[in-house]
Amino acid sequence: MLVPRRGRARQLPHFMLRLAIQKSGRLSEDSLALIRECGINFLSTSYKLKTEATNFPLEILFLRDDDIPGYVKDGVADLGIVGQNVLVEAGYPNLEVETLGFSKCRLSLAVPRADAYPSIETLQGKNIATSYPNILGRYLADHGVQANLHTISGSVEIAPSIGLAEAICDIVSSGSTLLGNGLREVETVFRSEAVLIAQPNLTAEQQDLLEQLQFRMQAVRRAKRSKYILLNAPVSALDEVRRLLPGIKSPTVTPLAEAGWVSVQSVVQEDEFWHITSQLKAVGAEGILVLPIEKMIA
Ligand code: PRT
Ligand code: ZN
Repeated sequence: MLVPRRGRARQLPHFMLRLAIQKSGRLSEDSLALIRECGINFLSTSYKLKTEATNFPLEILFLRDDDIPGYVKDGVADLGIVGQNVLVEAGYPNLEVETLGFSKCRLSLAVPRADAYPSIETLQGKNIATSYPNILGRYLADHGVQANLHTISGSVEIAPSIGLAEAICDIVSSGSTLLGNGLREVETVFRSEAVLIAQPNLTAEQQDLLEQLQFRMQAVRRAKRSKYILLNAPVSALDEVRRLLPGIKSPTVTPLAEAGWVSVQSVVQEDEFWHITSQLKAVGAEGILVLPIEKMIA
Protein backbone atom coordinates (compact mmCIF):
# COMPACT_ATOMS: atom_id res chain seq x y z
CA MET A 1 0.00 0.00 0.00
CA LEU A 2 1.22 3.44 -0.87
CA VAL A 3 1.36 5.62 2.19
CA PRO A 4 1.30 9.31 1.31
CA ARG A 5 4.47 10.94 2.59
CA ARG A 6 3.84 13.75 4.91
CA GLY A 7 6.29 16.39 5.92
CA ARG A 8 7.49 16.10 9.47
CA ALA A 9 5.02 17.96 11.67
CA ARG A 10 6.55 21.22 12.81
CA GLN A 11 7.08 20.95 16.50
CA LEU A 12 5.38 23.82 18.18
CA PRO A 13 6.90 24.71 21.49
CA HIS A 14 4.44 23.95 24.27
CA PHE A 15 6.48 26.10 26.60
CA MET A 16 8.10 29.46 26.10
CA LEU A 17 9.81 32.21 27.97
CA ARG A 18 8.77 35.82 27.83
CA LEU A 19 11.64 38.22 28.47
CA ALA A 20 11.06 41.91 29.26
CA ILE A 21 13.78 44.38 28.33
CA GLN A 22 13.94 48.16 28.30
CA LYS A 23 12.30 49.64 25.22
CA SER A 24 14.51 52.65 24.85
CA GLY A 25 17.25 53.77 27.17
CA ARG A 26 20.64 52.95 28.56
CA LEU A 27 19.95 49.22 28.94
CA SER A 28 18.31 48.58 25.56
CA GLU A 29 21.26 48.21 23.25
CA ASP A 30 23.33 46.02 25.57
CA SER A 31 20.32 43.83 26.39
CA LEU A 32 19.60 43.19 22.71
CA ALA A 33 23.30 42.63 22.00
CA LEU A 34 23.51 40.05 24.79
CA ILE A 35 20.51 38.14 23.43
CA ARG A 36 22.11 38.12 19.97
CA GLU A 37 25.48 37.03 21.38
CA CYS A 38 23.65 34.11 22.98
CA GLY A 39 22.91 32.99 19.41
CA ILE A 40 19.25 34.01 19.58
CA ASN A 41 17.88 35.66 16.45
CA PHE A 42 14.76 37.76 16.26
CA LEU A 43 13.03 40.01 13.79
CA SER A 44 13.51 43.76 13.76
CA THR A 45 12.60 45.45 17.02
CA SER A 46 11.89 48.95 15.81
CA TYR A 47 8.50 50.48 16.67
CA LYS A 48 7.36 47.23 18.25
CA LEU A 49 6.18 46.33 21.70
CA LYS A 50 7.14 42.71 21.33
CA THR A 51 8.98 40.34 19.05
CA GLU A 52 9.61 36.63 18.87
CA ALA A 53 12.90 34.81 18.56
CA THR A 54 13.21 32.65 15.47
CA ASN A 55 15.49 29.96 16.90
CA PHE A 56 14.71 29.82 20.63
CA PRO A 57 11.31 29.66 22.37
CA LEU A 58 11.54 33.24 23.54
CA GLU A 59 9.29 36.25 23.22
CA ILE A 60 10.76 39.67 23.92
CA LEU A 61 8.65 42.47 25.42
CA PHE A 62 9.81 46.08 25.30
CA LEU A 63 8.89 48.07 28.41
CA ARG A 64 9.95 51.00 30.56
CA ASP A 65 12.62 49.77 32.92
CA ASP A 66 10.64 50.78 36.02
CA ASP A 67 7.81 48.43 35.01
CA ILE A 68 10.03 45.38 34.50
CA PRO A 69 10.39 44.16 38.14
CA GLY A 70 6.62 44.30 38.74
CA TYR A 71 5.80 42.51 35.48
CA VAL A 72 8.24 39.72 36.33
CA LYS A 73 7.11 39.53 39.96
CA ASP A 74 3.51 39.06 38.74
CA GLY A 75 4.50 36.54 36.09
CA VAL A 76 3.30 38.72 33.18
CA ALA A 77 6.87 38.31 31.94
CA ASP A 78 8.93 35.28 32.98
CA LEU A 79 12.28 37.03 32.75
CA GLY A 80 13.58 40.57 32.67
CA ILE A 81 16.77 42.55 32.26
CA VAL A 82 16.95 45.54 34.56
CA GLY A 83 19.37 47.56 36.72
CA GLN A 84 19.81 46.39 40.32
CA ASN A 85 19.03 49.97 41.38
CA VAL A 86 15.51 49.70 39.92
CA LEU A 87 15.04 46.12 41.13
CA VAL A 88 16.05 46.79 44.71
CA GLU A 89 14.15 50.08 44.86
CA ALA A 90 11.04 48.21 43.69
CA GLY A 91 11.55 45.80 46.60
CA TYR A 92 12.18 42.56 44.66
CA PRO A 93 15.91 41.81 45.02
CA ASN A 94 15.15 38.07 45.27
CA LEU A 95 14.12 37.91 41.62
CA GLU A 96 17.77 38.30 40.53
CA VAL A 97 19.26 35.17 38.94
CA GLU A 98 22.36 36.41 37.08
CA THR A 99 24.54 39.51 37.01
CA LEU A 100 25.22 40.66 33.46
CA GLY A 101 28.21 42.98 33.83
CA PHE A 102 26.91 45.98 31.87
CA SER A 103 25.28 49.31 32.82
CA LYS A 104 27.50 49.55 35.85
CA CYS A 105 26.81 52.63 37.94
CA ARG A 106 26.44 53.72 41.52
CA LEU A 107 23.80 55.48 43.54
CA SER A 108 25.54 58.27 45.41
CA LEU A 109 24.87 61.10 47.78
CA ALA A 110 26.16 64.48 46.63
CA VAL A 111 26.26 67.97 48.13
CA PRO A 112 27.11 71.41 46.67
CA ARG A 113 30.84 71.54 46.04
CA ALA A 114 31.50 74.38 48.46
CA ASP A 115 29.61 72.79 51.38
CA ALA A 116 31.60 71.18 54.16
CA TYR A 117 30.94 67.48 54.61
CA PRO A 118 32.95 66.07 57.49
CA SER A 119 30.75 62.95 57.82
CA ILE A 120 27.35 61.50 57.04
CA GLU A 121 26.13 63.14 60.29
CA THR A 122 26.10 66.35 58.21
CA LEU A 123 22.89 65.09 56.61
CA GLN A 124 21.01 64.88 59.92
CA GLY A 125 17.67 66.71 59.48
CA LYS A 126 18.56 67.87 55.97
CA ASN A 127 16.37 67.74 52.84
CA ILE A 128 17.57 65.22 50.27
CA ALA A 129 16.12 64.90 46.77
CA THR A 130 16.14 61.43 45.18
CA SER A 131 14.31 58.99 42.95
CA TYR A 132 15.44 56.16 45.26
CA PRO A 133 13.72 56.79 48.62
CA ASN A 134 13.72 53.12 49.64
CA ILE A 135 17.40 52.36 49.05
CA LEU A 136 18.44 55.73 50.45
CA GLY A 137 16.08 55.47 53.44
CA ARG A 138 17.64 52.12 54.43
CA TYR A 139 21.17 53.46 53.99
CA LEU A 140 20.50 56.50 56.17
CA ALA A 141 18.75 54.38 58.81
CA ASP A 142 21.77 52.01 58.87
CA HIS A 143 23.96 55.05 59.55
CA GLY A 144 21.65 56.50 62.19
CA VAL A 145 20.73 59.53 60.10
CA GLN A 146 17.24 60.99 59.94
CA ALA A 147 16.63 63.24 56.94
CA ASN A 148 13.66 64.48 54.92
CA LEU A 149 13.54 62.65 51.61
CA HIS A 150 11.92 64.41 48.66
CA THR A 151 11.06 61.89 45.98
CA ILE A 152 11.33 63.34 42.49
CA SER A 153 11.43 61.36 39.29
CA GLY A 154 13.92 63.32 37.19
CA SER A 155 16.44 66.18 37.07
CA VAL A 156 17.43 65.41 40.64
CA GLU A 157 20.77 67.18 40.19
CA ILE A 158 19.20 70.62 40.00
CA ALA A 159 17.39 70.28 43.36
CA PRO A 160 20.07 72.08 45.45
CA SER A 161 20.41 74.98 43.01
CA ILE A 162 16.65 75.66 43.06
CA GLY A 163 16.49 75.44 46.84
CA LEU A 164 14.53 72.18 47.00
CA ALA A 165 17.17 70.23 48.91
CA GLU A 166 20.59 70.54 50.53
CA ALA A 167 21.75 67.21 49.08
CA ILE A 168 20.80 64.72 46.41
CA CYS A 169 21.06 60.99 45.92
CA ASP A 170 21.18 59.89 42.29
CA ILE A 171 22.80 57.52 39.80
CA VAL A 172 26.38 58.39 38.92
CA SER A 173 28.46 56.91 36.16
CA SER A 174 31.27 59.18 34.95
CA GLY A 175 30.50 61.90 37.50
CA SER A 176 30.28 64.64 34.86
CA THR A 177 26.60 65.42 35.55
CA LEU A 178 27.40 66.10 39.21
CA LEU A 179 30.38 68.20 38.22
CA GLY A 180 28.32 70.19 35.72
CA ASN A 181 25.79 70.97 38.44
CA GLY A 182 28.36 72.10 40.99
CA LEU A 183 27.93 69.00 43.15
CA ARG A 184 30.41 66.74 44.92
CA GLU A 185 29.93 63.00 45.48
CA VAL A 186 30.23 62.24 49.19
CA GLU A 187 28.86 58.72 49.79
CA THR A 188 28.34 55.64 47.63
CA VAL A 189 24.98 54.30 48.73
CA PHE A 190 24.59 51.37 46.33
CA ARG A 191 26.50 49.78 43.44
CA SER A 192 24.49 48.53 40.50
CA GLU A 193 24.74 46.65 37.23
CA ALA A 194 22.24 45.05 34.86
CA VAL A 195 20.85 41.72 36.01
CA LEU A 196 18.68 38.94 34.67
CA ILE A 197 15.60 38.43 36.81
CA ALA A 198 13.08 35.58 36.77
CA GLN A 199 9.60 35.07 38.14
CA PRO A 200 9.53 32.57 40.98
CA ASN A 201 6.93 30.18 39.50
CA LEU A 202 8.52 28.97 36.28
CA THR A 203 7.38 25.56 35.01
CA ALA A 204 10.00 22.80 34.93
CA GLU A 205 10.31 23.29 31.15
CA GLN A 206 10.77 27.05 31.55
CA GLN A 207 13.32 26.50 34.29
CA ASP A 208 15.22 24.27 31.90
CA LEU A 209 15.14 26.99 29.21
CA LEU A 210 16.28 29.57 31.75
CA GLU A 211 19.26 27.36 32.60
CA GLN A 212 20.13 27.12 28.89
CA LEU A 213 19.97 30.90 28.63
CA GLN A 214 22.12 31.40 31.72
CA PHE A 215 24.64 28.90 30.40
CA ARG A 216 24.93 30.92 27.19
CA MET A 217 25.08 34.25 29.01
CA GLN A 218 27.87 32.98 31.26
CA ALA A 219 29.83 31.75 28.23
CA VAL A 220 29.47 35.16 26.57
CA ARG A 221 30.60 36.99 29.72
CA ARG A 222 33.54 34.70 30.34
CA ALA A 223 34.65 35.18 26.75
CA LYS A 224 34.47 38.97 27.07
CA ARG A 225 36.69 38.89 30.11
CA SER A 226 39.29 36.70 28.38
CA LYS A 227 41.67 36.86 25.43
CA TYR A 228 43.29 34.08 23.48
CA ILE A 229 47.06 34.47 23.37
CA LEU A 230 49.59 32.84 21.05
CA LEU A 231 53.33 33.32 21.22
CA ASN A 232 56.69 31.82 20.42
CA ALA A 233 59.18 31.22 23.19
CA PRO A 234 62.59 29.62 23.60
CA VAL A 235 62.32 26.23 25.31
CA SER A 236 64.61 27.56 28.02
CA ALA A 237 61.90 30.12 28.98
CA LEU A 238 59.05 27.61 29.00
CA ASP A 239 58.80 27.24 32.78
CA GLU A 240 58.54 31.02 33.18
CA VAL A 241 55.98 31.27 30.36
CA ARG A 242 53.89 28.50 31.92
CA ARG A 243 53.98 30.29 35.26
CA LEU A 244 52.71 33.48 33.61
CA LEU A 245 50.08 31.72 31.49
CA PRO A 246 48.35 29.06 33.55
CA GLY A 247 45.48 28.92 31.00
CA ILE A 248 42.24 27.08 31.70
CA LYS A 249 43.99 23.81 32.52
CA SER A 250 47.52 24.43 31.28
CA PRO A 251 48.81 26.11 28.12
CA THR A 252 49.07 24.20 24.83
CA VAL A 253 52.75 23.89 23.88
CA THR A 254 53.83 22.74 20.39
CA PRO A 255 57.37 22.58 19.01
CA LEU A 256 58.30 24.99 16.22
CA ALA A 257 60.24 23.90 13.11
CA GLU A 258 63.18 25.87 14.50
CA ALA A 259 64.95 23.81 17.14
CA GLY A 260 64.85 25.13 20.69
CA TRP A 261 61.59 27.08 20.17
CA VAL A 262 57.97 26.32 21.02
CA SER A 263 54.62 27.89 20.24
CA VAL A 264 52.40 28.48 23.29
CA GLN A 265 48.63 29.02 23.25
CA SER A 266 46.63 30.03 26.28
CA VAL A 267 43.91 32.29 27.69
CA VAL A 268 44.50 35.45 29.71
CA GLN A 269 42.13 37.69 31.61
CA GLU A 270 41.51 41.08 30.04
CA ASP A 271 42.48 42.99 33.19
CA GLU A 272 45.81 41.15 33.57
CA PHE A 273 46.66 41.20 29.91
CA TRP A 274 49.09 44.18 29.64
CA HIS A 275 50.92 43.21 32.77
CA ILE A 276 51.37 39.59 31.59
CA THR A 277 52.43 40.45 28.03
CA SER A 278 55.19 42.75 29.25
CA GLN A 279 56.47 39.99 31.55
CA LEU A 280 56.28 37.48 28.69
CA LYS A 281 58.44 39.73 26.53
CA ALA A 282 60.88 40.14 29.38
CA VAL A 283 61.41 36.34 29.60
CA GLY A 284 62.03 36.09 25.83
CA ALA A 285 58.60 35.52 24.22
CA GLU A 286 58.22 36.75 20.63
CA GLY A 287 55.48 37.15 18.05
CA ILE A 288 52.76 37.58 20.67
CA LEU A 289 49.28 37.49 19.10
CA VAL A 290 46.14 38.28 21.05
CA LEU A 291 42.71 37.32 19.74
CA PRO A 292 39.18 37.90 20.99
CA ILE A 293 37.22 34.87 22.15
CA GLU A 294 33.63 34.58 20.97
CA LYS A 295 32.27 32.06 23.48
CA MET A 296 33.96 30.34 26.37
CA ILE A 297 32.43 27.18 27.78
CA ALA A 298 33.74 26.31 31.22
O1 PRT B 1 12.34 55.31 29.98
P1 PRT B 1 12.79 54.37 31.04
O2 PRT B 1 12.06 54.54 32.35
O3 PRT B 1 12.81 52.95 30.55
O4 PRT B 1 14.35 54.71 31.30
P2 PRT B 1 15.06 55.64 32.37
O5 PRT B 1 15.21 56.99 31.79
O6 PRT B 1 14.41 55.51 33.72
O7 PRT B 1 16.46 54.91 32.55
P3 PRT B 1 17.83 55.09 31.75
O8 PRT B 1 17.70 54.53 30.38
O9 PRT B 1 18.38 56.47 31.91
O10 PRT B 1 18.75 54.11 32.64
C1 PRT B 1 18.48 52.76 32.74
C2 PRT B 1 19.44 52.14 33.74
O11 PRT B 1 20.79 52.35 33.30
C3 PRT B 1 19.45 52.75 35.14
O12 PRT B 1 18.38 52.28 35.94
C4 PRT B 1 20.80 52.29 35.67
O13 PRT B 1 20.71 50.96 36.12
C5 PRT B 1 21.68 52.29 34.42
N1 PRT B 1 22.60 53.45 34.32
C6 PRT B 1 23.93 53.35 34.07
C7 PRT B 1 22.32 54.76 34.43
C8 PRT B 1 23.51 55.46 34.24
N2 PRT B 1 24.50 54.56 34.03
C9 PRT B 1 23.50 56.91 34.29
N3 PRT B 1 24.56 57.52 34.14
N4 PRT B 1 21.15 55.41 34.64
C10 PRT B 1 21.15 56.75 34.67
N5 PRT B 1 22.25 57.53 34.51
C11 PRT B 1 22.05 59.01 34.54
C12 PRT B 1 21.91 59.55 35.97
O14 PRT B 1 20.56 59.52 36.38
C13 PRT B 1 22.42 60.98 35.84
O15 PRT B 1 21.41 61.85 35.35
O16 PRT B 1 23.13 59.69 33.97
C14 PRT B 1 23.47 60.84 34.76
C15 PRT B 1 24.80 60.63 35.41
O17 PRT B 1 25.75 60.18 34.49
P4 PRT B 1 27.27 60.69 34.57
O18 PRT B 1 28.01 59.85 33.59
O19 PRT B 1 27.27 62.14 34.21
O20 PRT B 1 27.75 60.46 35.99
ZN1 ZN C 1 12.90 54.38 34.22
